[in-house]
Amino acid sequence: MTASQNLTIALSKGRIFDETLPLLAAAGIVPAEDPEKSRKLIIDTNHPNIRLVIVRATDVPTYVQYGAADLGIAGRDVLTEHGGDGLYQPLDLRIAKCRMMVAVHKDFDYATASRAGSRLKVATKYPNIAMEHFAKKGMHVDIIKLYGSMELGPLVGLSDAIVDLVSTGSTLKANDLQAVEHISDISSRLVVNKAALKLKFGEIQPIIDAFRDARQPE
Ligand code: PRT
Ligand code: MG
Repeated sequence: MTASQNLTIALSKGRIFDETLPLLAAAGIVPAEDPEKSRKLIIDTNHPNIRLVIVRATDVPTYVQYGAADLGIAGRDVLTEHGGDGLYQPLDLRIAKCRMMVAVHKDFDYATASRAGSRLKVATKYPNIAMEHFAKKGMHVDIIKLYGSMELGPLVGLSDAIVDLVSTGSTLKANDLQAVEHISDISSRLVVNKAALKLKFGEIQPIIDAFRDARQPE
């Protein structure tokens, strides 16, 4: 029998890490430390050959694409923006669910503005998703790329609309915004480096199977 190969799994802190813990447990993997409390970027597990690397949510596909991590978990929002090059996406894990929406200030007449053929200014962290959405509708928009707090855009006159994720809706509400269009449903997926899947199939496939069996029903 060949010795088991080392595996690195890329995860982001926060909701993805929290919702991945039960899936890892189902695969027999228990982190040795809590990344929220530790400053370590590499976290060992109970499994001598498996470690976790803690990276920004948007960087997960990049680590996996280049093989710095064999597996990772990332939102469909992040994967769509990244493009998915070099990534095998075997499983929707049905975690970190939310919706990609267009939102505007509650006093902004989006219906009229979008019909009038006027050029909308749209602030977003997701330029590709936003572009594609408005192109499909035949609307001309100017995309303003932001890295966070999109909700501020319409409040300070930076943009007419935003494209952002909404889960409970309380952030929109707290900022006098309202959702006017649903672009897509979002959840997080398991991504696997294509070369690693071939080379480490014996280690990776059981994890895919355990995650598939442990995920929430649809
Ligand atoms: O925080 P950081 O800048 O490091 O990166 P990130 O914001 O991409 O990471 P993180 O951990 O916040 O999100 C990771 C993934 O979780 C995202 O890529 C999504 O796939 C998923 N997810 C699920 C969400 C949400 N729900 C969500 N509500 N990501 C972000 N939000 C934000 C949203 O952008 C908005 O600002 O929460 C706010 C709205 O929440 P509600 O509940 O007020 O509607
Ligand atoms: Mg965040």
